[in-house]
Amino acid sequence: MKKALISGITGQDGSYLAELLHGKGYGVYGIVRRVALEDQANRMNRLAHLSDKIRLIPGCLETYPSLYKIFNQVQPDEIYHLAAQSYVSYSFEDEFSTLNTNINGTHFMLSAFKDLAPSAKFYFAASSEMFGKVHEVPQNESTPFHPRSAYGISKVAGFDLTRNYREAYGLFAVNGILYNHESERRGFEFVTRKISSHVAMIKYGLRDRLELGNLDAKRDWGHSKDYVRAMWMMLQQEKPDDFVICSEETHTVREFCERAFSIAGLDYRNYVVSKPEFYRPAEVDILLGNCSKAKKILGWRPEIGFDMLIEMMVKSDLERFKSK
Ligand code: F7E
Repeated sequence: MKKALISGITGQDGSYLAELLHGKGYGVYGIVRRVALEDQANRMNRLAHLSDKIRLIPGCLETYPSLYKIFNQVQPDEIYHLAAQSYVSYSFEDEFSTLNTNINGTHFMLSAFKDLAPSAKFYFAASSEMFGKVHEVPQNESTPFHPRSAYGISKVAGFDLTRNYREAYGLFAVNGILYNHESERRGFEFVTRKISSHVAMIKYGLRDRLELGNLDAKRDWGHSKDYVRAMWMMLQQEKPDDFVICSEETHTVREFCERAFSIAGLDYRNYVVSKPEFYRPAEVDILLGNCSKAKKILGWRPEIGFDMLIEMMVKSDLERFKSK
């Protein structure tokens, strides 16, 4: 039985990836902070349905010895490094912890991989935020990076570390440059879930408006379930390589609002207000990817488009808030 080790398993992508790999017959191991293990009801709700099918190991990405023990114990065949401080807005409030956690965490993971499981395959969750102030539209694997936040900078560092471990030590280490991907399991701080949850709360009279920041920002949005499949496909290749994964469509936050509210029979213009406090000091104005390389080499294609994504998220939140 192949063994997969996932950091960030309690998050949106981690939970979908754990499901996918378990379904493929892998032994799935997740690195989880001890505080999360002690607060399962709140911090592990995305994994509740998988709890007897996967193994969770307490560990901390901020120290090498903790990872050393875990790699020694698990001896993984595939490593998916998803853990990060992933909320871009927060990275402006605390640049230092974002850089420390994201860069050191990736470095320690790579180092443990090199020292203890060098014949395994390693996936790093890079991000379209690396393109930041974009040099071209659409972006592909050759587009230069120009990050606009500590989060984006930390992902560029992780990308370079991963590529360097591949080139310097001959390891199978790849970067997935994933564009925004959402789902019914998305955290409430991200704009799509903030919108879908507010649509439901407004519909049931629990809220009367939704305060957002920049409604004109454009993003290339897909569904997390499609994107974790791409992660796995990257590790099934003969040769390690980096891939852009995206929907090849871009939409404004305003369009997302318009469609989400209309599913509940509401007009977003009556409820959405734009507030300066939700603007970022430096915004990424437009992201639009070109994933022809992934289509050609991996044979990957997204199955859930923009409209279906919004419908799934809004319907799920309408159900969730019905009885509140
Ligand atoms: O913002 C605008 C905001 O926080 C999307 C992460 O997974 O994808 C995600 O990063 C856009 C931005 O995601 C609000 O200014 C307006 O332009 O949902 P978000 P993100 O920053 O694009 C990338 C690929 C990652 O790697 C990240 O980890 O929406 N926006 N008003 C708002 N955003 C938020 N959160 N809240 C608002 O009220």
